[in-house]
Amino acid sequence: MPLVRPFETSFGRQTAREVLLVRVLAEEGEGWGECVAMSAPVYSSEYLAGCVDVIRDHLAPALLAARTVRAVDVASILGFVIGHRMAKAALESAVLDAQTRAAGISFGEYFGAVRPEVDCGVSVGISSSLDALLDEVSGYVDEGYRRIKLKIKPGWDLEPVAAVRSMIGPDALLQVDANTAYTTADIDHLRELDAFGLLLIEQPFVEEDIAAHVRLAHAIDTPVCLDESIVSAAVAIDAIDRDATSIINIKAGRVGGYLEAVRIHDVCLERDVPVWCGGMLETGLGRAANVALAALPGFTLPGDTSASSRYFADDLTESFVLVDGRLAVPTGPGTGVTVRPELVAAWRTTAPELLARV
Ligand code: SMG
Ligand code: MG
Repeated sequence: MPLVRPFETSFGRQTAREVLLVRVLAEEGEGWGECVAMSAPVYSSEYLAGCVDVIRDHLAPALLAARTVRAVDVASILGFVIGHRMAKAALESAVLDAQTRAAGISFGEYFGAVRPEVDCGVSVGISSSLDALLDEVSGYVDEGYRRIKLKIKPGWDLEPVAAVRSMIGPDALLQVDANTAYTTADIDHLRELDAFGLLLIEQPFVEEDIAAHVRLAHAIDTPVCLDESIVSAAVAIDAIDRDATSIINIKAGRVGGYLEAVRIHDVCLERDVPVWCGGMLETGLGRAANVALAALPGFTLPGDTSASSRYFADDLTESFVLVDGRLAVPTGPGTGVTVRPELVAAWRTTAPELLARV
């Protein structure tokens, strides 16, 4: 799906979103799930072709061999495969969609949503110039986004942050995301971000290095927020206990599914650690589920749950429209949205693979 504008991060530039969809057919009806892996293994080790492979050869056969599958069983049925959380999450989402549709309840109800709409932020890529960045940000501010996140990397950090801060004023919510682009040699440099009153700095160092984030958190006033590093509730607890992170970005795909995402929300809520819902340039299908997740009580910061128009000219489902800086939580059964079959048929680059129960 072509993006309405290129999106550049510290790991590269994207002009389109290649999407893997999973559909499950059950006796009770069907369910759809979106896999958040990118085309290339640059955000994490997972990538789309790898997800297709592991689903086809390992995960789907195990799921299809199970007699009756509920969403709560999926993680343990698939637990024999190490890692591959984004692939597992796509399957679990599809099962959960089928199950909740059949039961007539929405994802929001299933998760325990406490609000009808969620506060939205927007993630702004690395720009070709400061002027282009300010233009883009002012457009988003005019649209009503409640928080701006700037992608940063060495050579694109203090200046763009200073420029945006002075344009949007001291009270507007502003945060940065480095996608692991720095090392501990940059700690003194990153401390200079303290001058800009940021809400948080997201994932400055490599995902495995919790200790490096502990060092940074002790060295700067800006709260450190982990994204890539947090792959489970157990890792979240460890990172919080070690003071590596005081805010957590929750992405269901990264942690193996919405059920683990809810568990991370719960352990953070118990520990008074604020959370927010991350994004992976999802279509309306993944966005619907993210917005439902973001309606849980611990999601007290605006998420990367932006309107369809921020990503795509034509979304794969009903489009999500920003109203007063918020998106409405879908209320229909399952994800509450419908995948548009004509768009799937028109845009697919690979014929569907049918994996049947034997
Ligand atoms: O969905 O609005 C979105 C993208 C939000 O910046 C975003 N995601 O590290 O948080 C992150 C990135 C990962 C994807 S970048 C291609
Ligand atoms: Mg991030």
